[in-house]
Amino acid sequence: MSTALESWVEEVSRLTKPERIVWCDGSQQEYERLIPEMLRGGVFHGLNDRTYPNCYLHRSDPYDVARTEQVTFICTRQKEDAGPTNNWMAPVDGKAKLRPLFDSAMQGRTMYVVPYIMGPANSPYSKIGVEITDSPYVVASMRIMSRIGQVALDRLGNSDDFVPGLHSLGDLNPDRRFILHFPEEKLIWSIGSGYGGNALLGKKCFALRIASWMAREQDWMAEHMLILGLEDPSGKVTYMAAAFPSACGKTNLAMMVSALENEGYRVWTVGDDIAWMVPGEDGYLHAVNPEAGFFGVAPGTNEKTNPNVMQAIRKNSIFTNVALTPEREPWWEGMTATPPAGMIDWLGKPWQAGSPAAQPNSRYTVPAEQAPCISPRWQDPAGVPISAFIFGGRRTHVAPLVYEARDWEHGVFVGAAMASETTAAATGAVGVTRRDPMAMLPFCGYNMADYFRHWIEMGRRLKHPPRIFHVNWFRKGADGKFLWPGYGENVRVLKWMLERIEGKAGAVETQIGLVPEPNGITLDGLRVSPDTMGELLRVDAAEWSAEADAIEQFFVKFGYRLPSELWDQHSALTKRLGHAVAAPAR
Ligand code: GTP
Ligand code: SPV
Ligand code: MN
Repeated sequence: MSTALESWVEEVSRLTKPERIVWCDGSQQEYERLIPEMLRGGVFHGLNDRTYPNCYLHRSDPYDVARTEQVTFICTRQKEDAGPTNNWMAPVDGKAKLRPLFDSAMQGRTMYVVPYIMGPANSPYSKIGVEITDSPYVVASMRIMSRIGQVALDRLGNSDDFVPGLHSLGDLNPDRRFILHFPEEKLIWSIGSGYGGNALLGKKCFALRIASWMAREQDWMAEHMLILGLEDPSGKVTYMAAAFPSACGKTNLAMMVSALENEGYRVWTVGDDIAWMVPGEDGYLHAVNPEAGFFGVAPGTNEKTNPNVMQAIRKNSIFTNVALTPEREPWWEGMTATPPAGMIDWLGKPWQAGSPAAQPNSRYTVPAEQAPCISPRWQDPAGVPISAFIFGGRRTHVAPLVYEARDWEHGVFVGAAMASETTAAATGAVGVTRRDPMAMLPFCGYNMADYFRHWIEMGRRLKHPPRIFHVNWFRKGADGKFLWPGYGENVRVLKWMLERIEGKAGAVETQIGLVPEPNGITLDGLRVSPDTMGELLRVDAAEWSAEADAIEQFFVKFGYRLPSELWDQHSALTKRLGHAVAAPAR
């Protein structure tokens, strides 16, 4: 047993004073003890045994329903190392602030020690974390989302190479909620929230914030990206990774049922949220999914939009903050056209028409292996070679359905300049356009200017860097409706990318990059008029001039630390848009 682990657990128990300590081994017996306890304690509510076997409903505290970015901090000795886009506290100050909150926080509670592996158990790229938590919901969730217990302890052996994460529900008061990261010592402290990315410390805290720091040190990448394989009619599979901000369509793209399946195009899921990518000897970037499950947005998911998820969640799944039907089945907005009568809403009260039945950020937690679309290579220890990166977000206006970057540096600019309308995945206003570079704004564990530099360097070292694209499924017409049908139809855009990669499709130069030729996107069997297609692909110079100004305002925040390559890209864009080019503030 790792002595570092033993002494950390002892130190934490002296501080938090739990009633008892349970070391989680990940076994079935352990699970069978945990579930009845959670049912008795009201943490879990059983669902219909017949239609949703081994599935449970969890209702979180009503003020603890999403990530809270305003209380998420990067604690580096130098403020500049956290950068202008992160909240910062000095490590000593962070610890001084949280120590009193953790003091006796677990009195009368069970302290669970959860060793876990992020990544396939036998992959050289996988890493070990240990989460200490007083939330049995977190334990049950980590059991699905990562590989917990003995398998992790076995891999750790007597090494001290693990990321410790201390989590307590505290009193759930939002005023005493903090999620602190100490990337220099690879440590996480989280208190006051039981929700998703705030509490399942293997996910955003480790696999993105701490791992992005590690990745820069060790020349690899930790990204907020899905990983999918696109199979063509010959059976060849091309892997792509896509970065969209929270609740902007990663899970749904990764798990889609292809609208072109009868033409031989299929999509296989390797991951739906996070990619760890390492340069391989073949000159390609190789991606592994560090997670073992999907923590997906429930609203909007149905038999048409995502039949693969609908099938996967029929067993061994946890539903958080969804509504409950009289048949004790989960329900959320968009699952069926008409809401069932007699529901209990996400707060546990009889549902009133006109009010939300499920919380907008309600989620399902499901083992990845249950997805019918899971790739046979999803646990490949060597990862899958990535041929394309796709950036994207929610843009009602401005961004076309798809465009391609001219080269790697232009692609890094496209990613760095990304923006998206905010969603319910984080607390705060929804629908506000904000810059969210590479969909990593809330998840980059260091100065984002250094992160852009790391991106530029990684592309230079790769013999076969991924081609870079940008998509927008969310452009709306004058009638306020989405112009593009989305979901399974998105395969048509992936097919164009594949043809670009294989040198089979042409493209049209625009000021912002390369868009498909008028008949470049296969529309067989889809009713999208040429006018609509024109609108979807339109690049409006006036809108993009305003966009270029917004990008400049964002870049200026990074001062001298922003790579000059990005300023050069910005100047090139403004020139193409026919602007006088202001001298960039370097
Ligand atoms: P996180 O788990 O928060 O990182 O989100 P995600 O990027 O995996 O988002 P997800 O796929 O769960 O989608 C979020 C919401 O967007 C859901 O309500 C979906 O129904 C909706 N959505 C996903 N894809 C599309 C699409 O192609 N078109 C439209 N109109 N909506 C979509
Ligand atoms: C996100 O917000 O990007 C998520 C959900 O994937 S959470 O795990 O809560 O961060
Ligand atoms: Mn996410």
